[in-house]
Amino acid sequence: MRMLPLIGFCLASITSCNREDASEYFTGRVEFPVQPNLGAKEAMAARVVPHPRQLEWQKLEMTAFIHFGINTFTDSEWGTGDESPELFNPDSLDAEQWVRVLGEAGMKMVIITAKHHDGFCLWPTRTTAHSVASSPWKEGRGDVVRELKEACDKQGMKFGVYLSPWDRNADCYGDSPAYNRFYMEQLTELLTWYGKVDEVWFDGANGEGPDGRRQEYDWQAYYDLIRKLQPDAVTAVMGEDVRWVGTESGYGRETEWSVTALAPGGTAASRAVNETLGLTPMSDDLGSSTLLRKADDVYWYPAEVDVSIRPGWFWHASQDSLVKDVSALAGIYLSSVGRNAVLLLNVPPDDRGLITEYDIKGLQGLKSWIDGMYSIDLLNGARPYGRGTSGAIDGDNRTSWSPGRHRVASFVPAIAATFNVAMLQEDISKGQRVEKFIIEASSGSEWDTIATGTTIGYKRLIRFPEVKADEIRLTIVSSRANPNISTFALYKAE
Ligand code: FUL
Repeated sequence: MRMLPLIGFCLASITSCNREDASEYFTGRVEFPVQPNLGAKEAMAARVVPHPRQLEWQKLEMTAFIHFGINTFTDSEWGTGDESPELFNPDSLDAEQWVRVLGEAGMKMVIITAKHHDGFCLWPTRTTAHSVASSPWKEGRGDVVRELKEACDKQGMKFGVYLSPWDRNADCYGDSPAYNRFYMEQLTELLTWYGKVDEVWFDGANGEGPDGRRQEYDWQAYYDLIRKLQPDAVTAVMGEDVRWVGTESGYGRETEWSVTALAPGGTAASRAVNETLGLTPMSDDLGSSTLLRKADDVYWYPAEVDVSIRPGWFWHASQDSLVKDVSALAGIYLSSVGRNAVLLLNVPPDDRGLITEYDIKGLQGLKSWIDGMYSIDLLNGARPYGRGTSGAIDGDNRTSWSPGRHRVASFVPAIAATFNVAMLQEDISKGQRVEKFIIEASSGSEWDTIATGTTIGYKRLIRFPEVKADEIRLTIVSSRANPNISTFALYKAE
């Protein structure tokens, strides 16, 4: 008979086992003391926890981007800023349709390009005439931002704004103090006219080139303004709360630390830190222990994966046939939400002002694939067995499994069926800790490794060839501090 692994479980209470109390956690950031050893740095990094607004954001898992604007009517991706507002004239714009379609697909927030690089504003701003107010749409009395926000409120959807810092229309762009004032007035309108805003997305793109206008953005003033006007809104990409994953392909890293040595945001201080460490959001490694050796601080700076359902960010009739299919979207889901990131999927309305049937088909396919996968957890109800096994791994953060010395748990699947996806979650309210894990299966005397992984974080989904097993074993091979595993589940995905 096979020997069962020894299981050192903490009983329900984590505090009694880990001897960690709230005062040992660092919200958002920790500065290492001078010359600590690596072990001390890892122990501190393991106790960096998200700010409450970052934690709420992470739990959204799936969010949507709406790229809509003058480019929708000119068949382009980057407008020049010289387009006539006369071109903006959707005849059937229906923001309620956008929110309904996106909500039915499982999206929990919608972020709209209130202004893209061309400078055309989708709301009747007082800062420029280059806006919907100068367009024929609703005789210049329309407001896309308001229509979207009202639809979001009606349907319980969170709401975010993208306001491009790069502005090819504004005359003052390049006169740094003047443009910073202009930009902050635009931000103020967006953050005070419409009620609650949940995310502010700062694009880093700038295509001015070497001879172009040079604008020094006052990032700190932008952040301070947001903290004052919308304290619960996360700031993304060039912002401080949410990091660009580094690609626009829909695929995050296999090893994705939310605790990074990459300093958040675009301030001179952050740029200096990142230059010294040689880091950008595109670097392969942002949080390994090798990097911790060199870093003076680490930050809670989780990844957002932005990708479009189509080849372009804006709608183009010629791309209606190129909307990603279910298998591409499922792959993106596994490699974004399933790799400790939040998915930001772009679904651009067409020139009527509607999400097309092609995009709707893709979204419906993705949703039914996700629902199918999550419909049955083969481990549901199965408890890890061995000594002191009342610690649960059941998706309830209050009862996470926080093993002691022996980081091994075994399970008998509650349902005998084949599976091909494993899901693990850490209770990130206590930090991100796991560095390596193994999942093994057995149906006789041998244990076969079916999956290995590095980081877990908020959620890790791993897909493997179909397996059927009598017994499953999870081993946390390496962790920066005692792990807090809140979910272990097995699914069958199409
Ligand atoms: C990029 C922009 O240049 C694209 O047009 C798009 O908005 C994408 C989300 O970010 O930096």
